Amino acid sequence: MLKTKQNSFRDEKSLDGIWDFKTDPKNIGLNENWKDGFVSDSSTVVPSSWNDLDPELSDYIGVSWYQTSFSISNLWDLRNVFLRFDSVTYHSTIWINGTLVGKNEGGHLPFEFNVEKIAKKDLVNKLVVRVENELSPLRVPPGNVDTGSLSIFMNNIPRTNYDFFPYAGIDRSVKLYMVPEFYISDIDVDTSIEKNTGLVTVEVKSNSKDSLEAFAELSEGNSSYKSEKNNINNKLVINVDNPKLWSPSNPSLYNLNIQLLKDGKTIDSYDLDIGIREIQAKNGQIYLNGEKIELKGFGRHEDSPVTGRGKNLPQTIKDHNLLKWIGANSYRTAHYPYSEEDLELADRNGFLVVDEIPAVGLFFDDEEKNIETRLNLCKSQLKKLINRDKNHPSVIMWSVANEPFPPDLQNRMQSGNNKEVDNPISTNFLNSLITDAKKQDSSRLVSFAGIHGTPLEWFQNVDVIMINRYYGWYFDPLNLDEAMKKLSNELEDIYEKTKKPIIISEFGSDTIPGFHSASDELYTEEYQVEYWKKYLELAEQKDYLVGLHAWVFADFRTTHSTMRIGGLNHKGAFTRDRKPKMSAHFLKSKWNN
Ligand code: BDP
Repeated sequence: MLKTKQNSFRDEKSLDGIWDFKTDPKNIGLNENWKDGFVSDSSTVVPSSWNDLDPELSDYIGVSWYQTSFSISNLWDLRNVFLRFDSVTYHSTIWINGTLVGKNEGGHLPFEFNVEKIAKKDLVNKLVVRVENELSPLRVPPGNVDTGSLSIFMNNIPRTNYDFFPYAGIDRSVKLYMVPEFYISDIDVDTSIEKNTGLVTVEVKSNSKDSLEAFAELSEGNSSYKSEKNNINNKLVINVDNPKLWSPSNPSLYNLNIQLLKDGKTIDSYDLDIGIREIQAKNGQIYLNGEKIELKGFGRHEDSPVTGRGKNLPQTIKDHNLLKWIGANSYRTAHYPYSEEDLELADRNGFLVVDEIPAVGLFFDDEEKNIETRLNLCKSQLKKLINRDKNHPSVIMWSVANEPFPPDLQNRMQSGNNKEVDNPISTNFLNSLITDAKKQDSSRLVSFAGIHGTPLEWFQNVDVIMINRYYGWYFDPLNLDEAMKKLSNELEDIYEKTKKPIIISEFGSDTIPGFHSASDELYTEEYQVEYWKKYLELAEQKDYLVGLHAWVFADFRTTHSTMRIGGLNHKGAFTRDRKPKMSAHFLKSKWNN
């Protein structure tokens, strides 16, 4: 799904702003036809999570209704007007003027509807959205569960199966947009490098049944390169001699302009920024443009006071600037797809992104039909994610899950057992997602982040092994020497058995800003520095350890539990309001070298 654009063929209109709002804790709105319009003296803002806008809503899990109105300009052709939501969490139902437009399940990814039959040009249209955020084992990510579950450890409220707050609402932008009668409906750009030439291959799709023609033009500074004009059933190819390759140290972007032609005349046009680069994993290494590359950075969260998980562009810009300040070159979109703007910034700033679907807290010890429901949700989210993000040079790897829980997790974690599980359904589950990702996009790497005790067979088809490890925190706390010995042994064992490059995709210790001690003490800023120092030292000794993503970039809001002081996960290098802890200065001194 292409991002919306304004140009001489296309137009868009933002519906962001103040909307009417009404919670529906008893779920009466459907019976009372609130879809036709409802009366409310309460307001909210789109986009935002609803939770932190009002103390009454802080922990509210359930149904809420949103309402606004819009008109359509006479200059627009109603035939090709779409209503697009960049993300609504978790389930949404949409009506215009009381008529059902459609439904969507799952947050963090865009969805849209053609509204030509429902919206009117000659009246003010009423848009009503019902948003529902129940926590259920039949959702991804799952919640309210009692098997295979994080709640064994956390006893958390609300009962999610993951460690972040279940923020809800219309959390990204809403817009109406208009495209011409025949338009470019999708673009798939692939780049590779042969000797001194960059090969840019572009696939263009259109809504037209007749096959139209297209051409592409790539430009950077004063140079420009054109493809041949071609039927859109064929790929457009552009060769660039001595291209400026995209990399973290030099994130060169080219403007790619695609024109759709009918009878030789341009009928639609679309511009996007692309980077010429190639990513590979082989011989226990990751190569970018043929050169070994090491990932240094963080797992992050989209999380800020007031807006919650809602789109917050000033925060996104600040986070990217802090990532540059600290000398990071990479991050993982833990544990769900981030906004499109975030990835655009990563393209510009040269960050290597591991792009993850919201498949966190997965478990495999309930009924088979439930597992299948979750698999289908993961598959559809993976498809949508790749479809949305496939043209970003920054995205180098798809992550199909975070910490799927092997059966008998506790015993496996305690003993560090990575032997196979007698549970083919879980192995097939992961394989099926990995295969899907590779089929849809063979130009990027694929992996998932494994918890301590993950069976190595689950990693058999990934390109890179990603492991989350908490030696020195949840295991052997305060005993960093013993912790590092165990981590080192485990890394050797995994590499020996798999011969694949390894990334430690999480490692961290909760740290309360301002807690200090001259001797070793948990939760202190000194301990966090010592902890991350040991991991960085170990990485220097292991050639196949090609990436470190510290957990976590900034403290973030999570569910209430006795393990999470003040409702926050405190493993951040920065506080929730983005003040550096001692460890941020430590990482900066290392990573800027
Ligand atoms: C890991 C999870 C991450 C948690 C982290 C922690 O992947 O979401 O926030 O543990 O405990 O297991 O801080």
